[in-house]
Amino acid sequence: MTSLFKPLQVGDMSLANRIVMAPLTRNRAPNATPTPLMVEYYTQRATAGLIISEATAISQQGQGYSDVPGLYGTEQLNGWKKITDSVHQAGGKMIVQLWHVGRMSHTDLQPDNGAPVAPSAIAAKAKTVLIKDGTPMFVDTSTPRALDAEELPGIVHTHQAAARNAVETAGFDGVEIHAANGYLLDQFLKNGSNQRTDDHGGSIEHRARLLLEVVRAVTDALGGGRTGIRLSPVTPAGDVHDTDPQPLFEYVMRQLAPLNLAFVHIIEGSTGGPREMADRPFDYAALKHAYRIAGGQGAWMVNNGYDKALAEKTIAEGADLIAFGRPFIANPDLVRRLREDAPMNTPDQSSFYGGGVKGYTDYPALA
Ligand code: 8OZ
Repeated sequence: MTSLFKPLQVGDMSLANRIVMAPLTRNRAPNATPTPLMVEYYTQRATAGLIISEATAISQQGQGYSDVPGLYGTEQLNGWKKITDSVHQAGGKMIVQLWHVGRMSHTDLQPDNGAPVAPSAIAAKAKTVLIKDGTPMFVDTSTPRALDAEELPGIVHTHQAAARNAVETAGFDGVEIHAANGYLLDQFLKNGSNQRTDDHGGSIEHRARLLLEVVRAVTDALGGGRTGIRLSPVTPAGDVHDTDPQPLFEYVMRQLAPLNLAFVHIIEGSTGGPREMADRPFDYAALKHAYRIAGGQGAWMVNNGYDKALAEKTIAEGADLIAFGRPFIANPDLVRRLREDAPMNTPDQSSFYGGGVKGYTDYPALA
């Protein structure tokens, strides 16, 4: 048995193994409300050391796709509670990913059909998913409006309130702050999307301010031991770009280090795509080093395109947790299959986003 299958204490959470179910958007929550089918889907995957929920909107303004779940209404929280109860019953641990999409949205999904919000009024050359009459359609995101400085404390507070509700009402073991993949907090970090001239734009310190305000507010509410963060230094997802990501993300690491986070979750390369991009080089070992020498003790979680061999090698080299995405879509018993070197089911891309049972809860487990 390799160390992938050894238990690990991660902040306040005792994990049975180092295999994490990555957050995976599935668009099966009409009215932003979790369903009984979602109870079944997550419970099938409860042998993961940790389940990170699909990205979950902290407000309607934070919503960017049809039929993704939320965390801001009573029915939504009660729906999630059924899921966390069932996962806990099955022996699993589960946290929720706190999501504000920023400009990655469409006026159809926004309060009063208004413009989505962003650091600056720069549209993403990117698509979102609208589901009309059950059919998913990829449409251009809408041009955002720049947030007023006076609105930013509300964004911080909304993250904090969602975190509190997630643990106190919805029964999650903790939260992951989604600061990756071109969504609001990533839009603030990177200078391609943040051209503000106030104290939330310009220098690295200014661009990282909103992210750090959110992390401090959430850890004030929950404690660091129930809080993690997801970052993607160089992903092109959501049309984000920074001209100098290495010092930006090393600064973020030094600021996160004293906050006693449960984990830091890094997407290496292009989300769901190549792990290396010639035009976007990045030194992940230096990133981790910056966190550790600043005193950061959170578990180091990595993601993107891992198989068993690469996962074992990376754990042996000092990573603590490996997040698997598509393999968990197709293999509810992924932990067992990895342990036994069993064959894997193949994920069906056409049923990733939207739909029902097919391609969701009907992937077979081993006999
Ligand atoms: C795929 C489709 C829609 C959203 C992410 C939340 O990339 C997502 C997402 C992925 O983080």
